Amino acid sequence: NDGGDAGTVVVTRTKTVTKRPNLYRVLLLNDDYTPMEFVIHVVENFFQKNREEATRIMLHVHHHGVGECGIFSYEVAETKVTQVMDFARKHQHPLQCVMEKK
Ligand code: NFA
Repeated sequence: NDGGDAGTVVVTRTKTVTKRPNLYRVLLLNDDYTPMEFVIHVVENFFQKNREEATRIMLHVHHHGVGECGIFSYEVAETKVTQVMDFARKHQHPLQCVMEKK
């Protein structure tokens, strides 16, 4: 060998490192005053559910006290919560929307 790289073979092994994103459930909480139709509207418009799915989610919250509207990254979940809470307040309904780490 002459001290150069003649005859040298470099083998690079690439191992993929995957990082699961931290996910958060966005939940609606039941109350005695928010109209069912308003909750369906919220689920349809902020969580992109069709009327049938939105109705199913609203009734789940109504009967069980809490229900999931979707699972998102921290930033998106926080935005959903803020949007729903602002919309409920604007319409003077006590509807509560929260996020929890999955
Ligand atoms: N419980 C409310 C009612 O009977 C409806 C509701 C459902 C409110 C889901 C909040 C969340 N009008």
